[in-house]
Amino acid sequence: MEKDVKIKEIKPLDIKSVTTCDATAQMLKKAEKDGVETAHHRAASMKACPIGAVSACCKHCSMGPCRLNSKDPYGKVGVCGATIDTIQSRNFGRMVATGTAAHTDHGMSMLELFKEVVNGHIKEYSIKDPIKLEEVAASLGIEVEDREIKDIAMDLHKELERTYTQVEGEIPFAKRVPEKTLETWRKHNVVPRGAMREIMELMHRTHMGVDQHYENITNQCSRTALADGWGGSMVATEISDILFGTPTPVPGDVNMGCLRENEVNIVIHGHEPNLFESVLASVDDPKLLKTAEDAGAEGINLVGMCCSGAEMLSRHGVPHAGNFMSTETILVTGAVDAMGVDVQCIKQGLAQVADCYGTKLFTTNPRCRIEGVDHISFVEHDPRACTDAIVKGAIDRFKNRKVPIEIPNIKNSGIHGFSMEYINYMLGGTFRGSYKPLNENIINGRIRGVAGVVGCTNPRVKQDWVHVELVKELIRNDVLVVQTGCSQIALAKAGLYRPEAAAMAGPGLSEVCETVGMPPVLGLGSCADNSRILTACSEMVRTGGLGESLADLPVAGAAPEWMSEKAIAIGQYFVASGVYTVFGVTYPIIEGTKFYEHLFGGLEEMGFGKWGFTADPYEMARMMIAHIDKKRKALGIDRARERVMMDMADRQKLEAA
Ligand code: NFS
Ligand code: SF4
Repeated sequence: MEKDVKIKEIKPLDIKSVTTCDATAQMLKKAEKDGVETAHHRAASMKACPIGAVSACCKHCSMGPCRLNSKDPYGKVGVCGATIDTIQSRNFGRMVATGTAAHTDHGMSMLELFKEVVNGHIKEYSIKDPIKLEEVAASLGIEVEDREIKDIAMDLHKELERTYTQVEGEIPFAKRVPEKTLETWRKHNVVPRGAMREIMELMHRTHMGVDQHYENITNQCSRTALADGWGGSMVATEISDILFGTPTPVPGDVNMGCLRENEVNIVIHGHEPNLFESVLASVDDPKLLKTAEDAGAEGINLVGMCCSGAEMLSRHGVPHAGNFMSTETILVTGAVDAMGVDVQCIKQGLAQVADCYGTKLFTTNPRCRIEGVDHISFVEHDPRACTDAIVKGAIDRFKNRKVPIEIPNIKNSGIHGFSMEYINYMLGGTFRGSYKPLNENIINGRIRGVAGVVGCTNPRVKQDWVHVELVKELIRNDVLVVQTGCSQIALAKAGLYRPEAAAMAGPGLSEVCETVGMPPVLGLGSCADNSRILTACSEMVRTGGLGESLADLPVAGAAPEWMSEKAIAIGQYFVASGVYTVFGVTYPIIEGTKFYEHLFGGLEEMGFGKWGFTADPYEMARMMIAHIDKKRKALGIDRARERVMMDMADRQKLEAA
């Protein structure tokens, strides 16, 4: 061990039962040998509170905290009289508010960065995709003909700022929502005004003694979550594309084998692409490369983790070392010379593990500091000051490496970097880019439907296993899968991002994949890029033949190993948009309560989507496919699918038609 960290007795895990990621398993074994504790170990030794797990407690005021009985939820109320439905919906609302705040705060930073780039105050970044800039501006009704890029960009900034600050009216991207869906939103008064206003109102309404009707609270949950999906997150994605380029397919490697023993290894983990883009520039700097060489390194190796890593993998093919439940274990390799983090999903436990192996851990964002960890502030006007310092810190640690190095020899290659725009182009071809071929293949049944499988990994379930089994089951049944974040990395590690993985798909989907040369699973980037799924779904509705609202589409969503409040916000914006969304692991609710019936059924009757829950991947696939089939039936395209599957002659007729 690098420092005089006392070697702890670690209670060994049954490693096979906590992860299916072989690299993580190898490092967990090593961690135990080294006396280093990880979140996997802490999860095993800390039982989740059974009352909190089903959201049957409230600590919103000091007359409590109040605990209701999860076995008899209507047997008791809180001191103020709050019922189980009020308590659960308020707790849920707070999760939605926090998750939305995280995504919208990130989106707003991206928008501020954009403004400073456009007005020339920041020179380190530029507009990489002016075509996308014009497209987004035009879609919001901004005049683009014969105008300077800078003028269009300033107008776009002004328009998009309303996403956050507007107090009355509808957020700009409401214009993208299919008319019928927007009608439902207006009817129930859930069209977001501005994210700040919605979050504020939701926090107000969940205060003690304010909103005490679970249906009314749920409405504000929807309104707030929609300000994330069609607001904060969507702005983050569009601005990132404009500044850093819209993803197109690119080969990329994942897994811990991306680390290189003889090079300076730098891991960037978090959610802000601007930090990552600048580190990318730093590691290419000849001066720093020379310093690395002088230190005896063969080069500088930059790899990503978690969401910004997934974004960089999608945009530039930067190697990706692993998802959320591997961020501590990767340090156990001893090979990581520096890890730079920004915001979100950064475990405080990293500090201890980094300390044990002498890895230099740096926080960079003023929003996220960790006690005992060095902070180098990332300032947009001079980003290289921070990122060069990270690289120098890494080189310094390389020179003074003291711990033995063990890098799991596992690396998986695949194709990443799909975007709403590229799917358009890929399926439609250069001259007739459109969603028509996708819709046609859904209507004729080769593709049964589309599923978004996204979200975290969670030490309460076997890492990656639920993601991988679910996705395999879906593609086997001809469901095209789109992915983001940690889930995308789970499947990439399982090899499903290779075009050859099309062989694992059902006959219809594999035929489409082989024709186009695409994998059966399409990676879209980070969690904020879930907004790409919303945009793609809107495009499917607009293209025609699959109903009039998002709720009509044969699509479904899942976060099989979720853990964060952001995941709840994402789930709620998909549900409010009209999508059936199934979560795994656990769900903070008591089955059978009125609030439960509302989320898992009532919302659908109002014209929204609905929630589903199961921890079992096969059951999850069954539920999603049943929903897709239900939608196909309502659209009158279920028969087409049966014919395609059973009768070759009919199939040829359909193709000729
Ligand atoms: Ni999204 Fe979960 Fe975190 Fe990204 Fe990974 S844990 S909700 S996938 S890195 S945000
Ligand atoms: Fe208890 Fe009501 Fe206070 Fe919550 S708000 S802690 S239920 S008294």
